[in-house]
Amino acid sequence: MSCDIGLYGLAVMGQNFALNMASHGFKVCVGNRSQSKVELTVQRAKEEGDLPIVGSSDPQDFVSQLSKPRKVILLVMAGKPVDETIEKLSEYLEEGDVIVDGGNEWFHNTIRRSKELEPKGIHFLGMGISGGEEGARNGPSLMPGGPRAAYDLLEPIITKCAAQVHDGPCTGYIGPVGSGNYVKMIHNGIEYGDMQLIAEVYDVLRNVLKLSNKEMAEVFEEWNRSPLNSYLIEITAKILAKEDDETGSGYVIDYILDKTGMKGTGRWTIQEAAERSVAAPTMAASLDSRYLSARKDERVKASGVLKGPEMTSAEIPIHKGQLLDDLKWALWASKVCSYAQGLATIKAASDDMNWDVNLSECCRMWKGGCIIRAIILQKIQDAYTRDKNLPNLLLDPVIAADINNCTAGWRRAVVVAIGYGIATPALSASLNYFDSYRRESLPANLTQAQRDFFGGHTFERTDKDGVFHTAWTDAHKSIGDINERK
Ligand code: NBP
Repeated sequence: MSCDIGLYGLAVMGQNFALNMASHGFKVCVGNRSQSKVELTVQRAKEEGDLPIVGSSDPQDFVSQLSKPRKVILLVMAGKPVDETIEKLSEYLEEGDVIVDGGNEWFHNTIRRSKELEPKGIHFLGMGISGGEEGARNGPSLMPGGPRAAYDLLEPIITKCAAQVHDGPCTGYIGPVGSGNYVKMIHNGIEYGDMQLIAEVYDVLRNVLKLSNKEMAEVFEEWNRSPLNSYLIEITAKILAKEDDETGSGYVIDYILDKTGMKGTGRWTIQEAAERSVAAPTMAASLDSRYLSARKDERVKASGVLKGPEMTSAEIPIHKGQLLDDLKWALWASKVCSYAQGLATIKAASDDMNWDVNLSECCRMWKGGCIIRAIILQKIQDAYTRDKNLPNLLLDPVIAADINNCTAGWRRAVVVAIGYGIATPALSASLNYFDSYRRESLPANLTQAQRDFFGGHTFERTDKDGVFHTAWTDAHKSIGDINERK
């Protein structure tokens, strides 16, 4: 059969996305470096209702099965495997054909590959995919960036295979090449933030309120029926309620080693935020927390020598109902800060690179299929629909009013955690972000004065225009006022 699309790379994501496309009636040719996964995918296609999938691991044969202009989605491991696969397949592709990399790729690699393929006239798109195995099979969030004409060829397929929400499929044209990977990278940075914030709340529930796993599962279940409704809150409730089959006693969560793995998109997000001079403390705190978690042996040693507070509820009185409510709104407000940081980073990159990324559309695409899907995204989407050039989400009047309503509880929750020595780096960093951003006046005047004192870095004044330097001591006198020197 002549296939509508090819999919190369048949690990978890590729296999499921191929089956997804075939379930929507598209004829798919699948390929993979090792033949066994091709056979497995073809077998699954048969078992899942004789879906239209053929397989070939030979690159020439794989390409020959595709109708022109050919469209090939790659879902191989990011990095060198993508280059190797492009090299193998592009030998048989022609001008006008399209390669789409669906991996979590560093956006500069995507831009480079696009340039490398230009002389052959092969179009290249980078398409972030979120939703894991289940999303890939049943409808992920798809974030494609690349030449518009190439996107248009792909559009009829991906709009059908993406998750569907009330206002459309969770996909759409993000912008020029690299922008799709960028938006997916930031999605993952926000995911890091969301996960860390939830983990910190869990820590307080467990170690201050001393709730059982079952009680905590009930709290998260209840919160999932509130403005906190989201995929990650939903699965947290399920995780906490899961009993351990391995031992037949207790809960799985209590057997899991407290070390978090990572694959790199969170680190890239923080590197990128720094590169664009965007403050991203919630996401940075989440990354730092993963680094600290990985140093388990050191932490075990530290626990023997470093002391926390010996708090009792007499010193910081705890009212269970109040603290539960405070934590709920602390989580909500911190989450808003995390999104504000992620979206500000996309905006900065989009402005720098002339991508014209529509932030409202990004939020719309994240409402279904992906890991950060959450009811809050509708509010954020609306904020960027009201003002597509919003410099920061916190400046939207609706969001500002909502977050202002959270601050009392947010502060109380963080104070309790600090008092009890429970680290809440992301909740605290979010509150500090809020408190820095909302203040007309910061102590940066002192920092700038110090810079001028030791380095002659100059400063601006509040009372007149110009660039100034002060003779802070007699030793500085010979340098004088910069304006005077001009
Ligand atoms: P992996 O990232 O685990 O990669 C495995 C695939 O890469 C296999 O098909 C493997 O072929 C192929 N591969 C490797 Br490894 N080296 C290769 C090479 N030199 N040449 C050709 N193929 C090579 O797969 P995944 O977890 O399905 O993820 C695919 C992409 O999607 C990644 O970029 C990932 O970051 C991204 N992603 C993953 C998820 C998720 O939940 N897993 C979610 C969202 C995005 P083989 O079978 O012959 O070894």
